[in-house]
Amino acid sequence: HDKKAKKRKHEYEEDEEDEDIKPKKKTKDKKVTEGKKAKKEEEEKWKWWEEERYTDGSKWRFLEHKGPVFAPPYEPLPDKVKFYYDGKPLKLSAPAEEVATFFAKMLDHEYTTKDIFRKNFFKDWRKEMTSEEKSKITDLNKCNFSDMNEYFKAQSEARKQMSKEEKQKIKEENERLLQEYGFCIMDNHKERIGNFRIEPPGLFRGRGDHPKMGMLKRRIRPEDIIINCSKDSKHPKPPPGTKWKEVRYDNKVTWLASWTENIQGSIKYIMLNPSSRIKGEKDWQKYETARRLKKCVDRIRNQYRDDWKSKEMRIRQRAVALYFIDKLALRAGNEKEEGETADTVGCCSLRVEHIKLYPKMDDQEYVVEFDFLGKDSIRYYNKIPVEKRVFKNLQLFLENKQPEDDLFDRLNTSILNKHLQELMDGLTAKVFRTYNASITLQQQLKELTCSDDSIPAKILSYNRANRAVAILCNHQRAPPKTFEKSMQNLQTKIDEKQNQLSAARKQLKAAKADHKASHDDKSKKAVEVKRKAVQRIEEQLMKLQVQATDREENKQIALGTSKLNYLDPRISVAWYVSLLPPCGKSMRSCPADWKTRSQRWGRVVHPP
Ligand SMILES: *[C@@H]1O[C@H](CO)[C@@H](O)[C@H](O)[C@H]1NC(C)=O
Ligand SMILES: *[C@@H]1O[C@H](CO)[C@@H](O)[C@H](O)[C@H]1NC(C)=O
Ligand SMILES: *[C@@H]1O[C@H](CO)[C@@H](O)[C@H](O)[C@H]1NC(C)=O
Ligand SMILES: CC(=O)N[C@H]1CO[C@H](CO)[C@@H](O)[C@@H]1O
Repeated sequence: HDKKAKKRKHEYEEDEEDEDIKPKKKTKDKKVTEGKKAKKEEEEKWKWWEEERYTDGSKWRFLEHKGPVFAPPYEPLPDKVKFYYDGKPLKLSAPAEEVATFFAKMLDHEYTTKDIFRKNFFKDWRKEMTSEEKSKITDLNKCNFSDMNEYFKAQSEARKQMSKEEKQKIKEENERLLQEYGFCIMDNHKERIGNFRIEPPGLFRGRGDHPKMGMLKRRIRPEDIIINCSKDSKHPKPPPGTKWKEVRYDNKVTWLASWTENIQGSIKYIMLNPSSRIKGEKDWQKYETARRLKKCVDRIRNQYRDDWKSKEMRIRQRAVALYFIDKLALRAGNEKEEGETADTVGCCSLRVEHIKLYPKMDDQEYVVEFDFLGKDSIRYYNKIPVEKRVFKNLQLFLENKQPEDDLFDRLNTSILNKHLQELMDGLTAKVFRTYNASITLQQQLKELTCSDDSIPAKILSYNRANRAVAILCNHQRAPPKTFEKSMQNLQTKIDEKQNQLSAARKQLKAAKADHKASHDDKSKKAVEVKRKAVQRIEEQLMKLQVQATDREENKQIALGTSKLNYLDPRISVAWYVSLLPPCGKSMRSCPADWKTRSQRWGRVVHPP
């Protein structure tokens, strides 16, 4: 779990507040065995998009499920594993010991050295202690968790060394849980549930320097869970001896179970998997709204350009903000998570200190430099030339203001959103993002793909188009810690392959010489065999080289968020279909300037 959580931190995924779709770990799907795959495909034949939708606001007529899978109960440490306080061993009560293990497991992590983390942890840990423990354990600096830490390290090592049979057993158990709890019945169809496993308790980390880091993320019990299902369904049974908090029958919502987490006080939901009808319909509507924007975007652009000349300040400000949202795909500006205290802004909440104006910069005129922390404290930095009228307006907005004053003092997100609604039904700042992201993907795919590319090269082209979108949406990530190492490994493989190739070429040459001398069938066959070997190694080498290019270009960019939330999947499907024969054959071949075009989106580019 820890590893996965870390991995998730790298990829900047929780892009939108209402977002419940996250890239799922692939491993889960792999667990579906062959026989079940066939069954799955059968289920996927449900063409819900060809059916009538409910018009009364309800999401389903029938819903039946088994409820969530809870984290396994705490297993006390063996007696030989000791906790030391002030140099002396101290046996902890089970609740206090459990919380201590969360800290002990993280001992090698930088977090446990941070003051806020330690303070928050110690405060919450003490709440779990008996009064006797509380009176003894008063200073975290006197606590020695190193023995516990060693124990967990040894355990994780043992897990890695498990035999094939043991691993298979775990796999089967996971598969059993998936089959039992991972699906629900919604309106006569079996649908996959997204996150039916409840996260185990642990210490909260949060992004950046979160003020609540180190706090105890409580264990979720059946008594915390609200179940939502059909009245006439077989209700999920709580584990023996427990009760649900509540059972509801609300078909206006799409969740199956919910609870309130204790750190931020936000409500968590168990929802269906992205492949489900419910998620699909929501996405479909989202992309249809973006397509509607495409039809009227010219009118909207003409209007805001007119508004730059308005007599009213508030209208000018609104029009310039809208221009930024359209041109830069900025967020509107109030998307803070509950409890988020970081100083983050969006378009409407930009302050004077976040922009700089340059009448002339290098060979460009009217350049605006943006530098601010966006949602989730991701830095947004950009320098772009704008139209003269926008520039003049910005100068006007800055007049007589201090750095900490609002750039758009006559504007806030509710005013902007109301205006957007008037421009087009269902229009929000996010629709501009979705529209621009999807159309950028479509244009880039067209520009970067050539019909005569190999399959790895086509995949590279797809990823580059996806990257163009991620850059547009500012979906950055910190380079994974293992980045350099994995690049090195890949380079080693490439070097080996290159050696293999020269060896194979030499052999081919020798075989050819042999054939020239003997002219017999046997030597002819040998040449063929060697030629095929060279070809195969060449292909493998190219594949590795493409992989290296892709990985290098992707070093600081997260593709998952845009792929899952901003790119109309129909564009990807249409692109894929266009590459299939015979249509693929009719596509134009590589344009002469392909290399320079693709360089725009990557840093190191060596097209194969
Ligand atoms: C913590 O305890 C271990 C024995 O488990 C000991 O080797 C180590 O020196 C102790 N560390 C400190 C800082 O006291
Ligand atoms: C999308 O955003 C880019 C970057 O600002 C902009 O240049 C482009 O015109 C936009 N495209 C569309 C179709 O809105
Ligand atoms: C936005 O501004 C309007 C008009 O000045 C005001 O009525 C409204 O309360 C403001 N909304 C927020 C969320 O600040
Ligand atoms: C009947 C009922 O309790 N409905 C609730 C279901 O959940 C939604 C969303 O949390 C609430 O708004 C409803 O009131």
